[in-house]
Amino acid sequence: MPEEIASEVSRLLEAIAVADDAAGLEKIRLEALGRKGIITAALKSLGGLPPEARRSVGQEINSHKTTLQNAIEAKAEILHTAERDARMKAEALDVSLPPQRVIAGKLHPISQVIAEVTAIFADMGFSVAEGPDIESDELNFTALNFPPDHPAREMHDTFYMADSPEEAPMVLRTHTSPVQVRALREYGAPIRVIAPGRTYRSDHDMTHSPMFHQIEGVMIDKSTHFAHLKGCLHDFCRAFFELDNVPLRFRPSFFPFTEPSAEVDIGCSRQDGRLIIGSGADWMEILGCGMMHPNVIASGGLDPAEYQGFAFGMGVERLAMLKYGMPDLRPFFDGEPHWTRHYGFPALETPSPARGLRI
Ligand code: 2NM
Repeated sequence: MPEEIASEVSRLLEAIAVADDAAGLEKIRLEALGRKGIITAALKSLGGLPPEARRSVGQEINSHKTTLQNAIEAKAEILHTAERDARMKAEALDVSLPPQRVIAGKLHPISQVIAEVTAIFADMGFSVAEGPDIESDELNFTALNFPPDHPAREMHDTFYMADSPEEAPMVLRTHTSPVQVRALREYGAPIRVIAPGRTYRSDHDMTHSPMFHQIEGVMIDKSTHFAHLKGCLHDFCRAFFELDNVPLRFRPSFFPFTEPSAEVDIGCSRQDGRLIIGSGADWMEILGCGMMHPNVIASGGLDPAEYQGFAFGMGVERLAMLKYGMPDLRPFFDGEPHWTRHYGFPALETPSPARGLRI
């Protein structure tokens, strides 16, 4: 019996020496020291020995047990160290490499499109102006040649501030045009300026949000005319939709602040439900424009007999949906991370007036 144990022990010691992972070592430990292991079995069989042999064989078995325990413990330490070394090697960072562009946050499509449009008009010499969301009725309507009875002034179309004086009401601006009037009064002419920002109308359904974004622009000089407007908007559309040529159609329209006025359609086609911008037999409205009404030039503190200019306005959500194939307006304002991850833009690639549209 002692010879049998001795050979079993040397077999197990051999196995411990070549074990190459913790799971393998654990199997050997059970074989050696477990409830059904050889040491336990040997200790149990002591009872069958003559009393005078028990003591010496018992000591021998205990010495085998200690040998195995020590070998397993030593091997466990070696395996643990090797495992940690391997993990450290795998997770090693080369701090001399340039930083990776792993950024969790995305830019909202509204921010991206405002940045794109701003970069394009900046290239054409336009400055950017901003103004307050809460605006006087005077700047939002009167200065823009809206007659006192114009339907857009009605309570069910415009948000009036509840606590503003009746003789000088304040509104949530319904367009960014008041910003342009402020810019004219502050800087005079000649001027080229765009005004991006939030606008508000009392309208809420599938395709309208009570808060939305606009970018409007004006250019004024002594002989600015309609062909300048057409050329400017052609250049804008080519740059924005990244096309060499875009068919544009100027359709006569009406706005209080421009005369003549036009709505601009871009050529497009639809193929199996998908909209293709820039070619085809269909037209899609993308913006409004016109020559500034003499009354608006005068509101800006300029002499309409000396200065003339063009103005245009576009909806940012609509531009984003057309350019990036976004089918639905409502998720723009839900703040859903899934949507932002899908439709958002990398934060380090934002276009800017200084850096242009593309990196
Ligand atoms: C549009 C359409 C036509 C516009 C007018 C002005 C201002 F301030 F100069 F009068 N800014 N933007 C304008 C003109 C806006 O949006 C559809």
